[in-house]
Amino acid sequence: MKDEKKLTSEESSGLGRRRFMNSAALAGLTLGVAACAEKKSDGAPAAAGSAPAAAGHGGNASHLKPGELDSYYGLWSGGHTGDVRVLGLPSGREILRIPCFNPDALVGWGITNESKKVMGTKADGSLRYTVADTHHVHASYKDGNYDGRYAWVNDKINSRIARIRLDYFVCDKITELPNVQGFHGIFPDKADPVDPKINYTTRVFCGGEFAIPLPNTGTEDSSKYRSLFSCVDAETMEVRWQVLIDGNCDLVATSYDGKLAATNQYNTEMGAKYEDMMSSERDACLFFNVARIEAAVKAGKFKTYGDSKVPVVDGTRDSNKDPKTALTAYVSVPKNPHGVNASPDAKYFICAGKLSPTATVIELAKVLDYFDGKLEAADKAIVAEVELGLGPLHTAFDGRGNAFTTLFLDSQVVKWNVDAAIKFHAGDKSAKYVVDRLDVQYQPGHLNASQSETRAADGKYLAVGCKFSKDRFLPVGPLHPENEQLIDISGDKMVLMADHPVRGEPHDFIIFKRELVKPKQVYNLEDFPLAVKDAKESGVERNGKKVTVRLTSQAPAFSMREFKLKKGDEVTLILTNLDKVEDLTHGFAIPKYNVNFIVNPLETASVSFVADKPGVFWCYCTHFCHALHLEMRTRMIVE
Ligand code: K7E
Ligand code: CUA
Ligand code: CA
Repeated sequence: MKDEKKLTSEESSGLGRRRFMNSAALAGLTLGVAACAEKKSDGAPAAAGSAPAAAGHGGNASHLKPGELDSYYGLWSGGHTGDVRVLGLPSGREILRIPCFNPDALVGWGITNESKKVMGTKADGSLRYTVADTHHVHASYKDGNYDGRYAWVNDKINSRIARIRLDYFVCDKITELPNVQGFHGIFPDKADPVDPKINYTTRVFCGGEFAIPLPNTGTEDSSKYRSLFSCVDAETMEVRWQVLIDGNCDLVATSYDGKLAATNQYNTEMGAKYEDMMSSERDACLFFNVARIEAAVKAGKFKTYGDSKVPVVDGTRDSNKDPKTALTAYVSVPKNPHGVNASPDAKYFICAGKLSPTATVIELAKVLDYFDGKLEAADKAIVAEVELGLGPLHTAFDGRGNAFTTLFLDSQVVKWNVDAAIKFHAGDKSAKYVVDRLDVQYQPGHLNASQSETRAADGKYLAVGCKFSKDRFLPVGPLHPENEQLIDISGDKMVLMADHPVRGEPHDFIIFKRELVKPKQVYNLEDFPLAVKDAKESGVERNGKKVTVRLTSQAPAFSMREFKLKKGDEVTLILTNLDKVEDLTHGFAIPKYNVNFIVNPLETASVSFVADKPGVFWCYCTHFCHALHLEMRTRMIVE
């Protein structure tokens, strides 16, 4: 009877989506609905995100009042759209998309010469690639916490890594990795293994998932295919070195002392078919001894492949049998693991089982003991291997000793205590390591907690990337959005706070405190060699067929009312925005010429095109800037 009343109340508040739900979803939502109904009777606004549900628990709320700012940034990978999305949390509002690998219509990414240079072009000036598949975003560290300098994201399709400057929230460099396909896991280091003064990120590690012939000659014999693990310089973005391995790489994690990087391997079988890839009962978590690898490179103990000059050291099992000189250590973990994550106490890496219902806890001090010859086998570094549920994929942490693992098949997040799991594994069967389970909607992949993979993990919020949203949003045809759910983890029990639809498919994300980044409000003219620093420098400069058009913008006008070109001219148009106020951005579009881009305050951008169509073309401002925005135009006359 009571339940019926709640239902009616929710329906009357416009949340009629319940009728799309199945019973499993109903069970997961009951709490949120109850609180919503109560709140409504208080006269408070009915928050569709069911934020009030959390109020009775940890006190975290996802609904912000108009004008209120979020307390956390989230950096979400964009998946197929090849960008990085900036969210505010706990509200879940999307604030910005940062284009990286794919063209973007707002910014003119892939249109301007500057963005094309970052993205990479073919000999004819067209973009080298226009598709991408981003999975993992991670940011630079200092003293075990994010330092607000950079974030990196991978492109799995074309094995590229993009860097984002977190002062301007723009992509400034993209590097394509040689010798690898399916570059998947990515993680920055957190310190230097040799120099203790370097307590910040200087390397980014990249896992190559698909094995290919080296060099890639197209041989069909898959027994000759190999995968490599790569190290990219965080500043120059050049590939420093690679490691030839047995098996493949999937996800990547790094230790807080900088000594170890690791990747989980699901294809130790080195199979080309999925049946072969799951034929062994156990695969591996592969550890890299960073200092030894770099010493080997220095000593010239490397090969190169094909056109690539990147040194490749030998990390295969056969060549690394003596732990005291080994570059790598293969720790055996159950069948086809996925996800490897570093606990915020800096002690453990946790490998999720995927095809095994377990998580494996590996103690980093023991891995280092193995490399020192003090542990008889690398497998002895495992301190727990405990059952969690079906399809464990990724793990996050609350900084209070608890881990949260997604269970893809069970559609749950399981909260478990790492110390209790270790005790249980050691034989204390009274140790209850599972603390809580929460149904999520549905089939979660990644999850991450606020500050999770830092020393400052704060155990407030947990976001879960659910691969299927089914009945959670209005139906829009066969393709549904993904469902990013927010969970309050501040109490013992997890509390579901909100659903957010996102365009497919983010995979991974990080969440960090807003004070860790210091975004700039305007650009600096001096940072652009081409800048037109004064409206008086505007004009058309001709050098045979090569023509340079210089323009500035200042609301509500461009510095020239018109400019004249001749048919066949090879034009470079340079536009500097001289407006100095934040957010006073202008756009520049040329009809029929496939040109549209923006210039932010004190930014300079350029485009190149051939003036192959004669006529009058009204170049106009595409970004609302002024009451006279519609009047903000210039005439391009091609004779
Ligand atoms: Cu699990 Cu690419 Cu991180 Cu997707 S991977 S979920
Ligand atoms: Cu300038 Cu709109
Ligand atoms: Ca396997």
